[in-house]
Amino acid sequence: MPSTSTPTESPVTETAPVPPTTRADLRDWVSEIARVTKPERIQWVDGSLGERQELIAEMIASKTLIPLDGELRPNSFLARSNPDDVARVEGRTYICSRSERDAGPTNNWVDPDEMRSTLSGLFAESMRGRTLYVIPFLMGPVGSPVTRVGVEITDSPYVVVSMGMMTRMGRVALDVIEDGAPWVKAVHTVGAPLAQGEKDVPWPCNETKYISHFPEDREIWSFGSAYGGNALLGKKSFALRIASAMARDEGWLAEHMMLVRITSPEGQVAHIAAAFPSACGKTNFAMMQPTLPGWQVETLGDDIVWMWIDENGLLRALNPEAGFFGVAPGTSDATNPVAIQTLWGNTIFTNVALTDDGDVWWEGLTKEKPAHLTDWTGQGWTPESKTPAAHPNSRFTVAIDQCPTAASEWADPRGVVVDAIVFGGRRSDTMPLVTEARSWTHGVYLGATMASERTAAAEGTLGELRRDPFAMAPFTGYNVGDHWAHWLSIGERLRVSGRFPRIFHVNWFRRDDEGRFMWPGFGDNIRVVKWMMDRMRGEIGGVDSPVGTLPKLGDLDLRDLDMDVSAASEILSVDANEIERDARDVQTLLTLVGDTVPPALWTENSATIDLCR
Ligand code: OXD
Ligand code: MN
Repeated sequence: MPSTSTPTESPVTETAPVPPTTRADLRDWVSEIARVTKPERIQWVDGSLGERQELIAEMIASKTLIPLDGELRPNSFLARSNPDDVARVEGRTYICSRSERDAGPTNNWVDPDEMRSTLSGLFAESMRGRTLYVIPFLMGPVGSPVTRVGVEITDSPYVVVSMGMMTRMGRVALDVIEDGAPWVKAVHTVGAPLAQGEKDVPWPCNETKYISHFPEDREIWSFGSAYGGNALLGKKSFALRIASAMARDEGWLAEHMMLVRITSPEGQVAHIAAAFPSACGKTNFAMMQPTLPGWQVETLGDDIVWMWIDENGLLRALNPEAGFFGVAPGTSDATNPVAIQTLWGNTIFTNVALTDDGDVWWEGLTKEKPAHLTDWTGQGWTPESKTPAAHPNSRFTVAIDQCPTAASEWADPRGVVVDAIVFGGRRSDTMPLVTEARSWTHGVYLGATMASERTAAAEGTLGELRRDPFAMAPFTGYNVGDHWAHWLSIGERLRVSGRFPRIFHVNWFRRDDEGRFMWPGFGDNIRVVKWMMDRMRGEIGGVDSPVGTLPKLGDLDLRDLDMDVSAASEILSVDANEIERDARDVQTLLTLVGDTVPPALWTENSATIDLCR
């Protein structure tokens, strides 16, 4: 980072604590960032309970956190963000690779030197009056071949406490650094320096926002936002954008997926990794309560999966995170009782509504709306109010070990062997309830071309169909076509053992002519998983279609479901005209991606169209 200040100025040395590391590269980097950003003090985060309690006490005093009722929601807090800082800002998210080609057409690219010069202006003195926290953190458990280390510098105590739930933070990570591990640099500021004596606001941030990634240097610089996806840099920025670039170079995969273990009544076990675009029910799938008797779903992760090929040629996976940062609205005892149980306490809620007795509420939590609430902006709210009580992208942050269905292996450094990969999107039409890919290459095509109707997790027009390759459109830290080629190369390597995970595509969101959802979803999705597992056991055939193998009507377990045969056969079938139209629409994406599209995917596109004829 080029510096704008003179080297003789050194405002923090008297108050800076002795760094708890012998690593000169880490000490020098922290000093350099402090020299540029000029914080009032520096704090090395150790991850202890005492430290967390102190930070929480400070945030209660500054009104960043509102304590919830101790009986109703023990040790839990509500944060209300600045109303302009409620979601990821894809338009302000940059991949600053040396060549524009490496960022590809789906990322915003800025030349790294130019970005560094912009950032050096923005970061100069940006932490005045604040504490600079140094957060060492691990993505993944200690001892795994894919675990990676990061250090985030931030001036936000909300970020520190949240990172404490979302990652393995503090001493445990510093020990790995002490042992010589390389670490990723991540710098974050809310971009709201305080003048001498100036009173802070509960949610400092800046209108200007930059979420910048330097994949070759393995570096992240985030300016102006404290919203989780922009500021908890272990998550989207590191575990997806930077890690995907590392994974390409090193031969593994960093993907936007959830991970579960399914056990059938007969004891058959399968591990499934599934990619869905933001807010398409990934968390609900990860915490599913199956409606079929005797089935069990255990949770390993809800958002990010890292996968690698082990010494036996098997694809293994683990969740590098340690917490959930989930969307609150729509979560209820009916839709996701496991999440509701997970949130009993020790949770930070952001932008949900506050009940008069000091608990939280959001749209969908209860059938009946409370008679009076304080909405996410702090205003009084009644069911007659025209605006939602909770922001549609309001969130909960909670540690995974609070989840009653967490599999004990969620933190196993060896990960689990992946039996199936599932892609999905929110589509009112075109895509059937479930289909199995014809081959690994066809599966990669299904992942590359998946699409979803837009939701509130990111900016954009609600409902608009957006191609979201591998649900990674905003998260691949390099050229999207190279990402597809990388998936194909993983397939080549799996050929050695011949142990390919099966690949499926699902669509829980098909609607009928009246616009009603045709599939009940949630716990009934186990019926689709059961079909997948029957297929994996090689017990059942299927119906060939242009999008892969569809279930025969009798093979999908529809017992006790209020669904007539014509509706069932409709969601299990495809209309060749719709699929052909969709395949032609895919060509727009392939053409946009251009010369990095692996030829095999064009071949799959032509084959899809041919099969529609
Ligand atoms: C998320 C997202 O926050 O995908 O997980 O937007
Ligand atoms: Mn996500």
